[in-house]
Amino acid sequence: SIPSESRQVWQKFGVKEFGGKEEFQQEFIRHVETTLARSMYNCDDLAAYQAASQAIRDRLIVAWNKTQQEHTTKDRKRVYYLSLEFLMGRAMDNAMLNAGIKDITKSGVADLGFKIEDLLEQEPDAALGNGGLGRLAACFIDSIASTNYPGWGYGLRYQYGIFKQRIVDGYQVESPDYWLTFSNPWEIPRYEIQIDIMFYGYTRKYTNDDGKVVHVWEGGEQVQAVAYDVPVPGYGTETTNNLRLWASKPTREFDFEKFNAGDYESSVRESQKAETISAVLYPNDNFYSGKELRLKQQYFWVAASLNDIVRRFKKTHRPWKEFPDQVAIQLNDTHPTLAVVELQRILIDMEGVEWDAAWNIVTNTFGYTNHTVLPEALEKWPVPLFTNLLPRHMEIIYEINLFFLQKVEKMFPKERDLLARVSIIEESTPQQVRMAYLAIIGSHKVNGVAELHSELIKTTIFKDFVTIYGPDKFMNVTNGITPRRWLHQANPKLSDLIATKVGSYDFLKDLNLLKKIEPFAHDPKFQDEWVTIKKFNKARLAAHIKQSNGFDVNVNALFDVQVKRIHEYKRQQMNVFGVIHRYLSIKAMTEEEKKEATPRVCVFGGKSAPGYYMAKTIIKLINAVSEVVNADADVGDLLKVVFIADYNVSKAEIIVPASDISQHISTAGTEASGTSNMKFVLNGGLILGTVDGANIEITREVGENNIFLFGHLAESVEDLRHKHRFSDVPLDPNLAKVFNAIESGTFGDPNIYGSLISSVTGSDYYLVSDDFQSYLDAQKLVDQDFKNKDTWVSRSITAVANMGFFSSDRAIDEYAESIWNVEPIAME
Ligand code: 475
Repeated sequence: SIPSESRQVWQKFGVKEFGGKEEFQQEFIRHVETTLARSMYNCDDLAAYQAASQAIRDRLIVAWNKTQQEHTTKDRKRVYYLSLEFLMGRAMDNAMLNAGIKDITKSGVADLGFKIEDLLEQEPDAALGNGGLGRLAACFIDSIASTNYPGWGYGLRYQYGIFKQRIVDGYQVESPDYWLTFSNPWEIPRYEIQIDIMFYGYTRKYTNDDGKVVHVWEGGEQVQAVAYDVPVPGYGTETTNNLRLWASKPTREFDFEKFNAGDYESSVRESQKAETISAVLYPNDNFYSGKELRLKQQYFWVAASLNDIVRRFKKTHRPWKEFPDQVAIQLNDTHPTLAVVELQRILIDMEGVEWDAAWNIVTNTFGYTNHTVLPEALEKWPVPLFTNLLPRHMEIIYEINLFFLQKVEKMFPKERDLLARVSIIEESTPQQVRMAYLAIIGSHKVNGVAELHSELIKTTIFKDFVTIYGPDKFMNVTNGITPRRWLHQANPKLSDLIATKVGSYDFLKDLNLLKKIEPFAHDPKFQDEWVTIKKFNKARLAAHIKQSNGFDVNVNALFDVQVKRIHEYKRQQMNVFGVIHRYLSIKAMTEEEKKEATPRVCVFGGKSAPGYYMAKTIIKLINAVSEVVNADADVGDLLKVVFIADYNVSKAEIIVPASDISQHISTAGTEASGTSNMKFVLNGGLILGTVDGANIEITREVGENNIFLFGHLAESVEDLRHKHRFSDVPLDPNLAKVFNAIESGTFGDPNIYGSLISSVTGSDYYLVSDDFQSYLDAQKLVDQDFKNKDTWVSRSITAVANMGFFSSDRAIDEYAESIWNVEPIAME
């Protein structure tokens, strides 16, 4: 360490926070001239973005260092959020906001000849996630920092995030998202943090000198994990946490033998293979695909993270039994479930802890969050694949299972079927490892993400485990969203207006303060300002649509938005069938009737998994309908249909504030929570939705009058499906008309849509026909109510006023209190 006389020099020149604009400018120019080796003569927007973000990043690092030092000194319990996905979006605006230097940088770059908005546009999205689960992780780490909890995220540094989507001839076309082309100023490579990770090989046991049986795993392939740190600044606090992302690299010894044998080329080729582990994000949302590389990713990331966490714990020289007092680990879905096994392996094989003591530590450390009940999303790994890749882990899983089943048998000696039902190993051919069961057995708490969903997991997929463990292990933490990004950044004008009534921007830290705007729901002046801002946001989206889709939309029309991953359970097909029904109705209207109709702009956006045929067909139909409807002179402004390509976080920031109505219309019981529903309402849009996920709690908070609900309830779904399977259920007559139009070629070659139609006329698993009339009725009500401008705006204001509950700060407080048992650390 540095001798004390030298420390003075260090302290004298230590990097400080910006005192003001000029210091920012000085740093900006220094980065242009040295880091980028450019000058004012060749500094374009991209270079200016890079220099500005370097300058801002430097300040984040100062706060980061301070926070980490403080957390290490205080030596209190930390939480680690393990997620294969962090759908962060852009960092710059958020960094400026949270560090409180937005004004400084804005006017700082203006003096230097740049517009801050242009610089922000230069940043590529960090799109390391698919949808809801990944974006939730991003909101959560923002909230963990903002509420001063000592917490790190752990994930993978994919070189390719979620693919880019283009629409060609109405179809989705994917291209790779190489987001690191111009390097990434928001990450700090930690080349010194390298962890060896092993795959394959074999296990062996021997008895050591103390007569103890020792298990070893050896002879496998090695790769190295290198850490990249992304600072996570909290809002209105100095706390700056860490998101540590792992990249795979070849080890130095990699295939040394081949190299020595003179086979240089194949040695290099082999070593490049190591880098493919973290190369690409799997593009499936709510879907499990049992690829070996995916399991490799999971183990690589879990092993690196646990090694890191254990190393940090060991520095404190505490006894192992105190591990759960220092460490809480949250499993974001079953993707990191191997962590349970890896920690048990470290404790018994490497650290010599006895099985029972080790297992106690493990189960007290982990919590598991379930995000879906869809059977096709539940992870199950074939035992042969698993055994080959991770032989020692497979042995430990068998052992965990044995002890668990013994316990169950003792509790319920007469229930033979129960053992087979709850076994971690499914007795299929081949056998499968049920990851969700392993996660439940290895955790002390299991939570769902909205009330209905948490109830459903207890009564359906995890029912037996409630019998075994009792109800207390299972709980609910309703999701939330960060108001910093989803209100203040996305909708600065609305945030400013709210601040005039709240008296400050404190609602960005305590979202319940939104309540203070409720008394102004009927105040004409406030309403006017509210409406003006909505119009402004609609115009902003209209400009985007003009640019990307090439046509105009009327900002006075009702903006009806459904943006989310394309999935049959989310029922974009029902939405587009509804649009076709509307089109047919307009075509049948007299001129008088047309004058009474409410003009609509129907906006769609979202990606389909590349191999999901049905979802791709839905995209094609939306685009086909858009082409026909938008070109039909009979329709005029009454209906426009827009598919916005490449929906992502940055586009959501433009789309969400512009909606009058957004659709969250999943078959009841299928959408675990939804989080965009919260974003839309927080921005003054109303919901058209089913009684599903967090829609239910949103209804409770904002009041039944301020949401449009329709459709069958979750409790009826099973019966309805049964009816479809075992009797002839007549197709809804309005839907029949829609199908006739499609089949008669109104939207091009009807053969393209054959499977889409027969999925409804057949078993109708997602109950599109059953809910269609109710959906149309709700749409009709929307049309009518939108005409009454005063009532509409007061409902919008009232809804926003009551959205406080849906801050991710509240969700994080609940996790901290009831699962993690961690406390905030105030920065001194
Ligand atoms: C739910 N993704 C939303 C959101 O809790 C919910 C699954 C397997 C493999 C890859 N990705 C997944 C999901 O399951 C997922 O995104 N689930 C979503 O989690 C946050 O709001 O209702 O569908």
